Amino acid sequence: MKLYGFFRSGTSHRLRIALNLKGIAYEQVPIDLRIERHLSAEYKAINPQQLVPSLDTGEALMTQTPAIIEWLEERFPMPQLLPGDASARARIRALAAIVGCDIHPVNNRRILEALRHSFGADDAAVNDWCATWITAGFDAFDALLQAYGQGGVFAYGAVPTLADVYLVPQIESARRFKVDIDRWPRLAAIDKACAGLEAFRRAAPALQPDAA
Ligand SMILES: N[C@@H](CCC(=O)N[C@@H](CS)C(=O)NCC(=O)O)C(=O)O
Repeated sequence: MKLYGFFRSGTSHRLRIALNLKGIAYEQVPIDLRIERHLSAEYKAINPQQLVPSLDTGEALMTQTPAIIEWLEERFPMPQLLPGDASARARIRALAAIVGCDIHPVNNRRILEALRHSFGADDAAVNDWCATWITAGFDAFDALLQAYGQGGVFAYGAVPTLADVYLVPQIESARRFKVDIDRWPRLAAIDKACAGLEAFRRAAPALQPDAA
């Protein structure tokens, strides 16, 4: 498979973790967001939304990580990213959605560019913006973890799930925006547990071929 992504993109990071957990080999094609390669006509032909990542499975070109990861789960069921019964799976999806639907989209590059260029925000204001939505999301994530009371070292039990696949890149990004993760000891502990797994370690932004 061919992964079009960017080392520091949270959604590319998310997809690398999912592919690694499933044990799927992939070649990486770097799309450098810093020089707006994602806005090129060439990349638009791959992903009309001009966002990374995209996955060429050899059979189809896929976009949108929630759709791609659900496809991976259906096509390569083991190890399961959505284990348990329907209620457990809904809970895991809810944790992932806090990141995927409510934190990441409002802190995306194009939103921050609009804040800077159309609304006069400086770096401090942009960092405040990001910290606001990360904090609201992580507070809710943490409260759900407590409410679910699932135990185990990962976000939902003793094995990594979709919830961890979404959480770890968002923690990485929170650190980049200088958000103090110590506010959420449970989340920091999950991040540490994930860092102990090869699939997560190999997906880290700093280890990607385009990292600079
Ligand atoms: N919902 C999409 C979001 C993809 C996305 O927003 N990717 C970011 C990088 S993490 C991007 O390409 N941003 C470019 C920009 O905002 O200009 C997905 O999950 O695949």
